[in-house]
Amino acid sequence: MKKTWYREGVVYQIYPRSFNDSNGDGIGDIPGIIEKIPYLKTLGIDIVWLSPVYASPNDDNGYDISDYRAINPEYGTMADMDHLIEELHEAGIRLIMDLVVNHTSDEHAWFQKAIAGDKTYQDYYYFKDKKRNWMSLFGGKAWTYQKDIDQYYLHLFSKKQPDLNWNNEQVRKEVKDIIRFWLDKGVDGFRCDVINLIGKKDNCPNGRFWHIPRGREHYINHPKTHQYLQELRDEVFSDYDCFTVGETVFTSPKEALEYVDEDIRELDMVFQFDHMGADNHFVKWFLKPFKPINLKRPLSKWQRVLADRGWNTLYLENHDQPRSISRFGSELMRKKSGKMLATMLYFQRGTPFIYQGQEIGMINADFDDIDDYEDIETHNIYKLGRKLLMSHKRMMSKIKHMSRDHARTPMQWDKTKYVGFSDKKPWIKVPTNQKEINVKDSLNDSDSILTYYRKIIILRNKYPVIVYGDYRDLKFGQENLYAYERRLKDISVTVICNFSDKPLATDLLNRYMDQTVILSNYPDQGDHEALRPYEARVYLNEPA
Ligand code: ISL
Ligand code: CA
Repeated sequence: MKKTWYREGVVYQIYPRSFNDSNGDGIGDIPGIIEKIPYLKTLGIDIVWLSPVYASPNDDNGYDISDYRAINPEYGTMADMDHLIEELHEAGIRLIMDLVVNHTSDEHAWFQKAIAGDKTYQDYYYFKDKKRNWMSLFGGKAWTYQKDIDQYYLHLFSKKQPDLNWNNEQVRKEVKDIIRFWLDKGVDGFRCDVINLIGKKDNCPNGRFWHIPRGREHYINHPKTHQYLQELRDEVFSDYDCFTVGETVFTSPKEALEYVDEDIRELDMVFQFDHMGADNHFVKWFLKPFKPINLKRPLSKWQRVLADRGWNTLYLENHDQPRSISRFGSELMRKKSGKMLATMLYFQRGTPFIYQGQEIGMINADFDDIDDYEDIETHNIYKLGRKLLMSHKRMMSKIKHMSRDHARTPMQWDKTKYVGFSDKKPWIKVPTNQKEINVKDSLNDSDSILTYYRKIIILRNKYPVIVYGDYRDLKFGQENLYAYERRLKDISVTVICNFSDKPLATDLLNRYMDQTVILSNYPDQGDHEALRPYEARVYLNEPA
């Protein structure tokens, strides 16, 4: 594998609305991010991924863009943005932006011109005389009637997010210009939102009845998507030292290779979703109890299939996912399980992604009232569930596990009223179940999750085997155990994790008696018979 900065670097995702409010209006902003650059340095990350800050009516918190070359005034000005790029670079941190080009906002000038009757712009979107039976990824219908021009249009997400017609060469040219605009400003790459959905089957036929979401066979990983991405690579990305990470929903590792194989390089890496199904039946609202094997199996599979030809992303959280400790660890053993999850994940082969708040061990919010939730998806699903005669209680329990808002509550900087995020009431409620979880206390605590994350990053920078080594599962069949080895020439690193709140005996430990423990979430090395609850150990073996 070629050595590159985006394989070696650690990425930190910032959700600007919830990160830090600098001017007391209750909404996070760009100057607020600049204030926290010293914190990012302390943490030790190399790259920031910034969720959308573009002009947007905020139907989907910025994932509905009305102007790709303007900054949402809630977040600041273009001068602030330039300043952010400069200050980050000054601090040795790169910046990637979110590129949301499967769809625009319905308030984008292109869509506005389209519905005013301009045929040129109607061809920027999918307008049809007859509706199709496709379902939106947010629940509900994906084709909505537009009365001004008496046509239906496609929106795979909310009806304020019409899909762009990538068949249209002019649309592709617009997107290329937007990408160049930002790369010329100095940004270092993009996280490409639902990029595997941009190609659609000609004429958008009705979908098979039983597919969820219905219509998906006509747009997920369509061959045209590969054509479009190759075009972007050849004509734009290849001119810059930048990297792209694609968000690819409903994609197998084999299909992912068609994007990220080193020889193809349409994208540099992708976010996969298989492991996000560890506590649900494929669709996140159909919950099932979490079993470690359902996390281990997909993660290991992606390690295996991408091994020599591709590169993985390592993530457990982002702005769309509930908090990982609440899902896969234990809120009761928050510190132990939070550290164990980080150990399990970040020693694998791939680029680590940390989502804001994850590094201090934030957990799901304790919101009981549907009105405490802000997310459009949460409200859509609540309405849909109620329409299908599911009880209020049942819907609220789903939402309490799975709402995207669990990741969107204000970043907890200290334990003041608004957790150091703002002086005013934040745009989204501050949970009451986690005041003691905050950056200030974590920084002063050698046993904090934050301190542990800093150690992981330091180790990763020190030992190339953690970045580039091969991956091999150990004792795959043992329940509640996740163990693997990384190897680069004659150096190896072995990770052994207990996923349960009980001691876990394993003969595996005997094999490592002579090796050095370079990281552990317990104060002492423990014995060679059993792991303690949620224990994680990392062994190093290097020639003398
Ligand atoms: O969050 C999801 C389900 O709860 C996912 O299906 C999500 O919609 C999917 O991963 C696509 O996500 C991306 O595009 C969406 C946006 O709402 C998400 O925030 C973004 O990450 C539409 O732009
Ligand atoms: Ca603000």
